[in-house]
Amino acid sequence: MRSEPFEAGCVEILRACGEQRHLGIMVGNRDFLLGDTMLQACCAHRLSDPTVLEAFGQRHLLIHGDSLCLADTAYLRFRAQVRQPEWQRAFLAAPLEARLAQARRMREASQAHQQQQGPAEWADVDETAAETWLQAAAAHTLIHGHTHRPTSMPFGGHQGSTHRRRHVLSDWDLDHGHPRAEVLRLTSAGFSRHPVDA
Ligand SMILES: [Mn+2]
Repeated sequence: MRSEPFEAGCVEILRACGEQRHLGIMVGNRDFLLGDTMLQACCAHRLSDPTVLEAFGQRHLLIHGDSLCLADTAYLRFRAQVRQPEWQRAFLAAPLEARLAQARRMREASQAHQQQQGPAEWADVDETAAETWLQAAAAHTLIHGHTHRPTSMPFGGHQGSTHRRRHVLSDWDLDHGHPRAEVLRLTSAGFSRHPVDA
């Protein structure tokens, strides 16, 4: 495995953590090709998307979030394509430089798309679909990221359920206009949000 300095630094930090505690990684829309070799290097375990977390007598549904942004139809078409094993085999068979160049083009296209829209128009999780998933998982808390709008709030209520909550994880961006970087912690006392020290 070729190591870039930044990625190698990330692996080192994750491994130091993974050697001390159970470290689970759920891939998202950018890192969906993360392989088992990388996870082993990080002492990490793969979390399927979604995953039910049982902790302190409660069930929580962990999901990346992209698959629930049903209004983002162009992205969902792209997602269906790149999650196909044949597409992934063909992509991974290309030389590394070609793959990096393609990933850069995809990221630039995604950023251009985001800038055209403005935060208020960014895709958000479809609440009805999320409630269906919560019911199927017999969970009351939904934890997801992806939408760049970190918050904790009551959620749903379509089926007369008022006690559901949704925790939207923060992405980590300390380099641009609107810095944000938080972790969500769950203890026996409940959920709490903590800023990451830059
Ligand atoms: Mn995402």
